[in-house]
Amino acid sequence: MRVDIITLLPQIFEKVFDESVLGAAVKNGLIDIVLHQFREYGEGRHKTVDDTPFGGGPGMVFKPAPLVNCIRDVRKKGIHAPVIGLTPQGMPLNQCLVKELALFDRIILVCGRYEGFDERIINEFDFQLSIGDYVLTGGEIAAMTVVDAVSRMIPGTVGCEESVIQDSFYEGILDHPQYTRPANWEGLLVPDILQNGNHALINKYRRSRSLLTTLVTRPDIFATAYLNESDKDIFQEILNTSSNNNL
Ligand code: 6GU
Repeated sequence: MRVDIITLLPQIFEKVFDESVLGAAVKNGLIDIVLHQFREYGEGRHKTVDDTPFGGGPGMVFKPAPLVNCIRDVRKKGIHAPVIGLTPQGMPLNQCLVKELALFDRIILVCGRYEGFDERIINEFDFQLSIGDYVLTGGEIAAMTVVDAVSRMIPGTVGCEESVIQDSFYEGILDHPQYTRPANWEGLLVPDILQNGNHALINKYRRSRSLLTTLVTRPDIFATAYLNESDKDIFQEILNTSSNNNL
């Protein structure tokens, strides 16, 4: 997959895309990241890309021409790709969208800065994405988030495909807790069930922990999660146990 990133700060991406799992995916050619400094499309001697807002107010706004000219050039430099504006006004990113994005052979990410874009630039976006209900100083960290999450969905990136399937959100519910040695650390014990090697019981334990954590901490996700028949048995057992204990 190829990801083009249009930004005023291309240098801040280097470390993130050089290291660890993402770095390996880049080196193995699973993901090809192309950074574009859109200052090059700025106007005049100072390569100006922004101006004060009409109507007054704080901060600066991206002018339409430099960014749109850059987007149009980048679009032409490869196969057809959606242009995605990274803005707090965008569609909230979730794992479902991440999986959809991973199906493209190429995407173009546009990072905002300052107080925002001239509204007329928005016509150039196929859609806008937000990574959550808070405001960042720019779209760069959001772009890194998108690339990280999407690249994990490309087969081969994460080495062990099973770990991707089991991960939080991938199946619509949160991950179960994990433990490693020592079994007793500062008096905190690893549940016995994880140490007895009975994989049917271990899987059931993990699934019930996932379901319960999701129900308690993210009822919004739980409400739309797909529960299978054995999940329903798990809840029935919990209800039976609590009624036996007069809870
Ligand atoms: Cl994509 N950009 C900015 N500036 N802030 C955000 C965001 C994006 N997503 C959440 N907050």
